[in-house]
Amino acid sequence: MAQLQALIFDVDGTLAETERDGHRLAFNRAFADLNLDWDWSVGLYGQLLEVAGGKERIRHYLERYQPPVRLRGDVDQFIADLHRRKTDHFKDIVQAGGIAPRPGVLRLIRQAQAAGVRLAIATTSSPENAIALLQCALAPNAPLWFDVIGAGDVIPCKKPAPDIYQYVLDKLALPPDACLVIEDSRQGLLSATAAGLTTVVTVNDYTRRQNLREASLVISHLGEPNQPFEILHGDARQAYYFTLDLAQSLLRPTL
Ligand code: XBP
Ligand code: MG
Repeated sequence: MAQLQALIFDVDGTLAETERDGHRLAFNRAFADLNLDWDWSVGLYGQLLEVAGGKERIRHYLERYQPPVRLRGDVDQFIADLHRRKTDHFKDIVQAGGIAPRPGVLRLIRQAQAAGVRLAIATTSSPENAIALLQCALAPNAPLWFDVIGAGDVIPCKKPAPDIYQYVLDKLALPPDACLVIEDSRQGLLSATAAGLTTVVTVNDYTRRQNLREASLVISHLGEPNQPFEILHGDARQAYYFTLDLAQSLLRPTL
């Protein structure tokens, strides 16, 4: 079995619960800026999360949920403008505070740092959003904790394509069997496993009922000594909160 050398974290839904009261609200504020009468409810947003990436999600909504909209200019330009506004609103929301890391995230990061296990980020979200979230939800210098921050349009195809995880592995210069991914959704799980990575899923309200069978372990959150996780699928080796020892034990044996 390879030695664990890096943990790769997804951002939205994994490090913090950002979708419902972060990204969703930011989209709605951007729609209001442009006098669009669109309103992404909590339920509708759950369906729209099938499509990763903010620009891609807006395009999907335009194509599938709206009667043909007459736009004054080019559709790509319209989406880019809307998304620019949405990004600014999202940064305002996270900078206002109130988005906390999920249970166990900071503890696991500290344990990895102490053990010399490297850290990386693989997200569909834009680098601006990811960095604002790291700074506001984790710590002002948190972006420096990660050797690689793979985010947004740096790759051609977003999750569930493997591109972002392949990009991060390439930058880390590590083989997949030396790394473990923490994700929160089916799209992210498919992306990571297609890149050959062992993946643990910490679910949230939007992803709890998804098909997550490719995951090595599915738990409610990473847990704390005084806040055990719930196991939804897999074998946690009698652990009740997520540690590097558990991460190491989940790595696939090398052939
Ligand atoms: C989550 C996403 C993102 C955000 C929107 O990605 O799907 O698209 O909802 O972010 P992940 P942008 O869980 O992989 O981090 O608007 O910046 O694209
Ligand atoms: Mg996610």
